Amino acid sequence: KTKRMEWWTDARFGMFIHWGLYALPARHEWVKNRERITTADYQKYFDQFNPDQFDPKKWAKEAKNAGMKYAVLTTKHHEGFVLFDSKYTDYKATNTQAKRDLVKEFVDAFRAEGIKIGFYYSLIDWHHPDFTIDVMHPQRLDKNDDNAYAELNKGKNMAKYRKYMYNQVTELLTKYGKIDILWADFSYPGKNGKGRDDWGSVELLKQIRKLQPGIIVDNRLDLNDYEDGTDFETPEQVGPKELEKYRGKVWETCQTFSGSWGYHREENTWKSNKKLLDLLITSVANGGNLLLNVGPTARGEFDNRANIALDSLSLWMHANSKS
Ligand code: FUL
Repeated sequence: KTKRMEWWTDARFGMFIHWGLYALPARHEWVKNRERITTADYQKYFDQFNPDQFDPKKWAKEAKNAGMKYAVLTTKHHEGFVLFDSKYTDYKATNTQAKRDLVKEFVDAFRAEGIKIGFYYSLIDWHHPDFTIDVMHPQRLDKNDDNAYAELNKGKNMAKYRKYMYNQVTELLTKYGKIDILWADFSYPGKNGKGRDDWGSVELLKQIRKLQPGIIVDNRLDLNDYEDGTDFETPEQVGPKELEKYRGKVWETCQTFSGSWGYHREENTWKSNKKLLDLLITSVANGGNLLLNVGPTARGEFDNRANIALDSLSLWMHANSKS
């Protein structure tokens, strides 16, 4: 384990990329859930998805200039849309006007810059018909009534969904060469929550480790007490003070520029350059990594505010790093 973590611990700084259909409404990657949008109403974003400015080579250059050593892309987020050419669904980028496997192009472009490759894969799926509706689902009920939920979920079969995930993770880990990180997201045990049995986490992890020996896996599969179940902790959006508490652990904090992970046009809570640097420095000083997120637009570009922030990090990096 220590061996496989070597490059990652040394890397310290990575780019998270949240990209999906939610970039079209451009008001948070949870928009389907927050606004309780039905799958039928959400369909328009699939129909209109046409990233005519998508050029991952540009993204990779930005990451490289800012000193980032690895990148993690949302191959599927909670909305269920997949950016790759999966055999197991029609709800995929190749069937949109993009007509391309966007994951493949991401992998090729980032690898060419010497950046390690990570795949984010959402366990949660608000599109799959067999994914049981729970209190965290866009089609949740107004009242948390077990009988009503049982009625709502009649005919849904999580075993089929587990198989679907297993198959897709297998595709991701066999079709794109060496994958360095798998970032699964996320378990929420508790009343009506979903944990390791719902995801088939044990089987999934075995398959991941079998297909990609040496891969690094995050801690959101609900396997923290399981042999080799977790490689690193993932404190999300916490401030520098909180990060000090992770000293001595293996961890990566993921952070946004502006609050939401998906492209949010109207958000005006962008962190200052000083704040971003503070996060980077505090992370490294306390033995952790920083995974800094960009939410590209629906056309496939980084927002100018993100470009400016990355450029300013890059200036600092060049002034202060030895390599
Ligand atoms: C969370 C997700 O629900 C967010 O949308 C985002 O992907 C973040 C990194 O993890 O748990």
